[in-house]
Amino acid sequence: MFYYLTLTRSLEQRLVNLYRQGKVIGGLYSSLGQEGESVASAYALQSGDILSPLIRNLGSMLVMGARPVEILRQYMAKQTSPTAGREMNLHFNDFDLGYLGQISPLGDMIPVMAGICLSFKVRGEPRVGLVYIGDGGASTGTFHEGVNFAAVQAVPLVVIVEHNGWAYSTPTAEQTATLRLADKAKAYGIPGITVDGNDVLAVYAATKDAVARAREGGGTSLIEVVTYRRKGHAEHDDQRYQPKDEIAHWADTNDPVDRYVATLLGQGWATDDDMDAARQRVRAELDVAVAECEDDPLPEGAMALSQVYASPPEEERLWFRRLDG
Ligand SMILES: Cc1ncc(C[n+]2csc(CCOP(=O)(O)OP(=O)(O)O)c2C)c(N)n1
Ligand SMILES: [Mg+2]
Repeated sequence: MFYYLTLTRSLEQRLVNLYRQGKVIGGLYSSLGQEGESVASAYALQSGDILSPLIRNLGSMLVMGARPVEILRQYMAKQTSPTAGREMNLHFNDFDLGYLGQISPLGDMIPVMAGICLSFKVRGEPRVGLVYIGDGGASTGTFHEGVNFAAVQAVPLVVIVEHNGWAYSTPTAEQTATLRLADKAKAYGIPGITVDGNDVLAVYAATKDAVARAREGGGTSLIEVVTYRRKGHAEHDDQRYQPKDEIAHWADTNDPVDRYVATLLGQGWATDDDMDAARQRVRAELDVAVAECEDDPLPEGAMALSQVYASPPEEERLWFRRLDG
């Protein structure tokens, strides 16, 4: 998990550098300060399980096997990216590895994942789904419908509610009167717990329990992971509405990576040298990944319509004619 935490943080940092050079197309989203819950929850899954990440779940995608070079290509909208430049950042699938590309309307992946998990149940497959949702997203109508449906059908789904204090510029207290977001589970008749989201091992243990229960036929459950969004909504957001001392407090006293390093050293599970070796491995892998794709071409305009519709012949022909003429 230390390797994946380091990989996530370093890859996001590389992306910030590329963004500042004008090479990232569209927004750049960061999970700084909440990588712990993303990595640890995904780590609790096994082969055959499926998760649905959001913009701040790069760590969970890397754990599932997404390659840094694919993420870099997506963010730079390269022709060589998984979506050939048609979709932004983390919006892409790999069904074999087990992640589903998000659709942007917040909350909508919950009914989608409820349906996927219903199919696991109907087919008698021992597979589990994991879906992430923010504190803001947990106040949408689709969250309610999706969790209610999953709960009543007792599908093998674990809902991770990432309580990071902010939904864009709105603090949690201004968009929900619920103090503990885990309490929402009571309304659906499913188990709900609150976990320290920056305690990597606590998130891992809680998710492992919920995943095991789901796999054994125990149905849906909800885990609120309490964490903090240390950057703005995206790189273009200067987060002036977030109190500076609040950000500094979380950075100085509650960083998930720092805390995990202290645990690894304290328990004697890893030495400084072990961790330096992991950091160097990450640096070398990212050097290779950036060099591999930085100069890849952007897609041709004409490609925008191909592979989008099932049968586009007429539109495609019109489009090419316009380009030609
Ligand atoms: C239904 C809907 N409303 C608004 C948006 C625009 N939007 C995208 S992310 C975001 C904030 C999300 O906050 P939260 O759910 O807390 O997740 P976080 O960004 O904190 O990870 C908003 C308002 C959207 N994508 N979908
Ligand atoms: Mg939030």
